[in-house]
Amino acid sequence: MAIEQQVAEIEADAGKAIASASDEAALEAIRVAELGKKGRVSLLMRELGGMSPEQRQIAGPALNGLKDRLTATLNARKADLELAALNKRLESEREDLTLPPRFEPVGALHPVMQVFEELAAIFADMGFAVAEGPDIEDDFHNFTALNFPAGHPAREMHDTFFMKPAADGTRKLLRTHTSPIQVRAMLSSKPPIRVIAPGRVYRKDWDATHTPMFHQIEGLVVDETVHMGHLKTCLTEAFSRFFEVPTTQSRFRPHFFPFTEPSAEMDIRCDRSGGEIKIGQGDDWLEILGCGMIHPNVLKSCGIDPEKYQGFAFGLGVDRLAMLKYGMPDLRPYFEADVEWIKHYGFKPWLLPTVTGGLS
Ligand code: 2U9
Repeated sequence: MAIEQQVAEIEADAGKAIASASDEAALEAIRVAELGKKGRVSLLMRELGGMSPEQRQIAGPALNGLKDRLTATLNARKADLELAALNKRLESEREDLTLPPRFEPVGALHPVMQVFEELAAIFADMGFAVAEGPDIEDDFHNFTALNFPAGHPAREMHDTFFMKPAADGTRKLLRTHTSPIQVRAMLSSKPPIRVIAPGRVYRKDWDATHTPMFHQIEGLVVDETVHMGHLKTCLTEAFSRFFEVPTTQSRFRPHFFPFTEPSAEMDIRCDRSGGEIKIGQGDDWLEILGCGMIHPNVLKSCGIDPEKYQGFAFGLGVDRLAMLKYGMPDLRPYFEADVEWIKHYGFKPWLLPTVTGGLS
């Protein structure tokens, strides 16, 4: 039989067999039968040595071409079978993404972040928006607009981290409080304003009760008739919600801040008799935050007419508040990235607090 005829026969046979092969084992059997050491194509190739040069010139390329085509057809069919098997598996395996994860997560929400979320939920419910701003600030937003005049000793109280001076001699700084966020809020919007400003703040302080970076939340309300009575009710209500007690009482002690006048520190009623602090009962007081009516100079610096508008403001340290609510005795582990500590004190990140669904 002429070589071309043999090639055509093998190609037709093998092509049919490959098309009807139903798995990889069947394909491998066809490959061995045609291209294996004793396969039909290999046996024909072995005959090339005994052919005349003219016959070889025809048979050689014909057999090589057949080998290449069969190999390509086998590979294509193999890829089709693999894809079909994968599709079948994917159809039978289903993942329900709404189920809770089976693994035990190592990470957890840090108590400081939990307290931020709780306070944001409480104040959002009272109509406050959450405002943000940059950690690197300038002198105007951090000090001057807040009634700290140049050379005023109150600036020294903040132990500021300054950047290298720019060519014009001005120095950027790491914000020492979250108040510049509210300066920006006042400059960019018109009253009525109701915002809270949570964030990291920085001061050159490092001992058992102070860290160079800590967390604050401040709040501010500006409107035409806002007074200290509003401040007292708003904060007393917020903290009875925060400590999850039906009611609490508060008292105000006079204080000084450059940005508020009058200024006060607010205490809430507590009981220390049992060794732990219980909020909302007892005969003792716990200092909780600083507050006051926004100084007219601050309103003016922020483009608000102090003859028409007034407002109250408050500020508190979130790290200490988290210690109080969640009974953490020491501030240092906050920043040590200790997995055991976060497993104990951390919160499930998908259970974010809401006023209606529960805070903690
Ligand atoms: C503007 C005007 C007024 C924010 C306020 C306090 C009182 C306060 C400290 C408490 C402990 C910060 O973490 S702490 O060191 N803060 O007592 N903060 S009133 O007053 C403002 C803010 C912005 C424009």
